[in-house]
Order: sequence, then C-alpha cells, then structure tokens
Amino acid sequence: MTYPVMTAEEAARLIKNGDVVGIGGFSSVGVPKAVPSAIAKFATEEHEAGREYQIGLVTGGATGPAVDTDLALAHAVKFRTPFQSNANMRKAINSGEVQYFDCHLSMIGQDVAYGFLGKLNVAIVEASEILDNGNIILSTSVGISPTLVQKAEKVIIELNSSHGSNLKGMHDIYLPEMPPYRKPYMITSPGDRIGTIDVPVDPKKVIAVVETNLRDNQAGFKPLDDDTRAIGAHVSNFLVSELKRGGIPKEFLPLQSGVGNIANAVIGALGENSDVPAFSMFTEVIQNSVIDLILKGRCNYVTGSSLSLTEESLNTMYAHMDVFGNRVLLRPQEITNHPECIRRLGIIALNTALEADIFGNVNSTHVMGTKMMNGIGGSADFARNSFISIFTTPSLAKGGAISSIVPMVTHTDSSEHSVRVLVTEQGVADLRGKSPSQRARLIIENCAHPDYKQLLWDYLKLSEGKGLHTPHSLKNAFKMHIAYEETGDMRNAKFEY
Ligand code: 0RQ
Repeated sequence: MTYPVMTAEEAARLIKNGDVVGIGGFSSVGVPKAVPSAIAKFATEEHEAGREYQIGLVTGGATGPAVDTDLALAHAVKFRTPFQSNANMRKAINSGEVQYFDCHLSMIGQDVAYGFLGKLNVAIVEASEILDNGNIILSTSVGISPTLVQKAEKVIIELNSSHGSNLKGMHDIYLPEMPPYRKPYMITSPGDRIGTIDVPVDPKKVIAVVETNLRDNQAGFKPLDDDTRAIGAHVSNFLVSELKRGGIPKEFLPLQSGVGNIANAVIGALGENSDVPAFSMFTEVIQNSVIDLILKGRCNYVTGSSLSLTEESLNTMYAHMDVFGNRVLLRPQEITNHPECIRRLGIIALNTALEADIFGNVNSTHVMGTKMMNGIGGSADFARNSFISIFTTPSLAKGGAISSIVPMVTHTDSSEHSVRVLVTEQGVADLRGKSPSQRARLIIENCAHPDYKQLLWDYLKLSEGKGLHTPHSLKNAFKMHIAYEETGDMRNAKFEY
C-alpha cells in the first residue's frame, strides 16, 4: 500500500481551524510527536497573521510535551479530553482557556465510537510499521488509537522507525462491536488474546504518513523516600495477611497499579516481598518497576495499554526480548479498563488519592476542590470493579501544611463504596464491612498523620453529637481547607461549636 509521505509541517497544514483531532498514545508514550509540534507552530503562524486557529483535542490519556506543552503554549486547544498530566496544559485548563472534560478511560473510546463527541475530523497515530495491506502495527501504546483510526474522517500516521521490529506481535487489537451486537470479551486470564496484532486501516482515509525516529523520553521517578517505602510495605504486608487468612485465593490475583511515583514504588515493594507470590498484572500503564520484576522472575506476565517506561527501561526490555516477548501484551484501553474484565479476573486495584475523607471518599483530581491536577484516568474503572480496591496517599502534602485525610473531600472521584482499603505511611484502614462512623475511627487512628489526629477526632466528636449515620458538621466540614487557603496551613483550622 502506498500512502502519501510528507513532512510534519506539510501534514500539519492539512488540519483546519476548528477540527476535532484525535491524537493517539497513552500515558505519554506511543504518542505522535512531530505532527502535533508542527500543528503548534502552524497555530502560532496563523495567530501572528491575525487568523483564528484552535483544535478540539481528544486523546486516550496523557500525551506528553509534544502535544500538551506545545499546543497549550501555542494557545491552539479549544477543548481537551480526557486525562492529561502536563503543567502547561494544566495551567491552560485551570485558567479557563481550555475547556476540559474529564472521563473514565474505559469510556472515552466508546464515547468517540458512539458519536457522543460529534464528528472526529482527523486521527493522528504513531505506528512502528505499515504492513503491505496498509494496516499498521502501533508502537509503545494502544490507548484508543484503533478507535480513532476507525472513526476519524482522515488519518495521519507517524511512522516511527526507532523501535525496529521489537513491538511486532506485542499488541492485541480488538474493537468492540456497537450495541446491541456487542459480545463478551473472552478474557479469562491476563494473557488471553482476542484480537489481531495490527490495527485495520481504511486506506482511503490516510492523508499523510510522516516518517520519524523520535522517542517519547518518558521522565524517570523521584527516588524512594521513607513515606513511599512505608506505603509499599503496608500494602504488601496487608496483601500477605489477606493471602494467609484466605481473603485472597492462594493462586493470588492479578494486580493493577495507577500512575506516578507512589504506584511505581508500591509495585516495586510487592516484588521485593518474598511472601507475595510471583504475580501477573492486568493494568493500564506498565511502569519501570514491572520491567525489573519480570527480569527477576517476580512478575510472570503483564498486560496493559502502554509501556510507560524511561528510555533506559525500554532499552532493557528490547535487549531481553527473549524474556519479554511472550510476557508483555498491549491492548486497547477499552479492554484493559473494561469493568467486565476487571470484575471477572478479580483484579487487586492500587490507585492513588490526593485526599481521602474520614468516611473513605477519595479525591484523585481536584486540588482544593477546584484546580484540576491530571484527571480521573482509569482509577475509578478499576476501583469500582476490582476484587479489592486499595487507595494510597502520603498522609501529608506540601511539607505538612496539608493533611491528605480530611473531614470531607472537596471533590469525589471514587466514593466510599469503591474504596475498600486506605493506606498511608502511617498504616492501613480496612474499611470493608464497616459503618461510616467505624470507618472514620479506623481512618483517623490508622491513616491520619499525628499532627492532624486531634483535629480530626475533634471534628468527629462535634459531628457525632448530632447522632447521624454519617456524622458531618456542614459548617465545619471544610474548615481545614479554608484554613489552608487563608493561612497556608490546615493545622490552623478552628471549628465552630
Ligand atoms: O505536587 O509535584 O507540586 O510536589 O500532588 O503528588 O505525592 O507526588 O503523588 O505522583 O503519585 O500523583 C493522585 C496526582 C498522585 C496521581 C495523583 C500534590 C503533591 C505533588 C503529586 P508537587 P505525589 P503522585 C491509572 C490510574 C489519578 C489518575 C489515576 C493521579 C502532586 O496518582 O493523577 O490514578 N491519579 N490513574 O504535593 C494539594 C493535596 C495533595 C496535593 C498531593 N491533598 N492537596 N496537593 N498533592 N496531595 C493510570 C492512568 O489513568 C493513566
């Protein structure tokens, strides 16, 4: 199949002001980079010439600097969905310049497919190979790229030669049928394949192929500190005790872990704990620690939607394809995050909270209830449907000026019904089978930082005086947050009696 080959600058000019553009990639890898950067430059030229130029941006998840930094700085984005984790895009969202709507990552591809977001004008995806029949082999992620290619009117392919043939065979591409014809996903173990290794492409839609060899250059992690080590140890000790008492089957269950430093550290800690059997993972983002654990024989198999690895970790994988070739499988996020698969496989879900309240509601997205951090990602897809849903957070943020355990969360992403276990560096609160006031006692005693325990006990006591099922005092519920906004420290909160 011969597609029109052109430069990124030429391809960018095919995208018109007002177009809705679907950009592939997931957790900032496998992302097309040359064309989005060129769109940003084109937007700047158009703005300097006095012409309007903005696009609507639909992605699978986080996309990294070539998309979010460049397009945000060029003021080239009208709306964006779903997850992002970029300082410049975050600023544009929180200043009101970019209209952002957050969405569960299992649902964004389906929203595109159902037509809920209107017409998708152009899909831009990264491929590591174009097959003779015109279909493509994706690169280090799948995300919603197959859906974007299927639903967009036009398709631009960035053909990235830097991965060689390492990734061929590592994808399992399956596009769900539309209801009422949708069938069960026949995945009964993490390694089950249900699709093809390539993404079907309608050759008539392909308007450009841009050749690149750009790597995603994923950032590394912060070094482990005492708090992350303690959280990792608490999670692994909790899972071992559950295993010993029969709360988890002796075969153990597949793990999911969220994004970020803490999630990476927790998986590392589980791998180090010799009482935790070698495990498999059914997750959305495959981070560095998993690669190390596969090499050590501590993780048997991982399936996810992206290889969100640093350059060093990706090269380690490529150097040992004899080990990784049949232990790593990349799937669309419609499958990795699908409630059906998560519920059937009995996933143990590990996700991170910004703040949790004393009743177990979790805020993963909104700082002080108003400023978007990253987005809900897949955290609630997994939390709601998992076998055990564990949320972790350090008990303090901003050097102790913020308690991550608060009377009432300022925004709810995962409710008390989806949060079964809460873990901070202080300890573990197993909330299963507990009433709201029992949960509050456990969370304050086991998870809150000593600096904030008395304040939280005071809140609970003054609220319990009213004898309510979920004891809250509406006039005091946000006093800690207000104290932070007004004085820079939650410890200055004064309750009204
Ligand atoms: O800010 O960077 O300015 O210091 O939040 O916090 O402790 O470094 O934690 O990197 O693990 O991220 C929830 C954001 C945690 C992430 C979140 C500040 C803190 C710091 C980061 P600084 P840490 P992490 C599936 C799973 C939602 C999506 C998800 C996330 C910064 O895990 O985006 O789980 N989760 N997806 O100082 C104000 C508080 C705070 C606070 C922390 N209470 N108030 N600021 N911070 N607590 C994967 C995908 O979906 C792709």
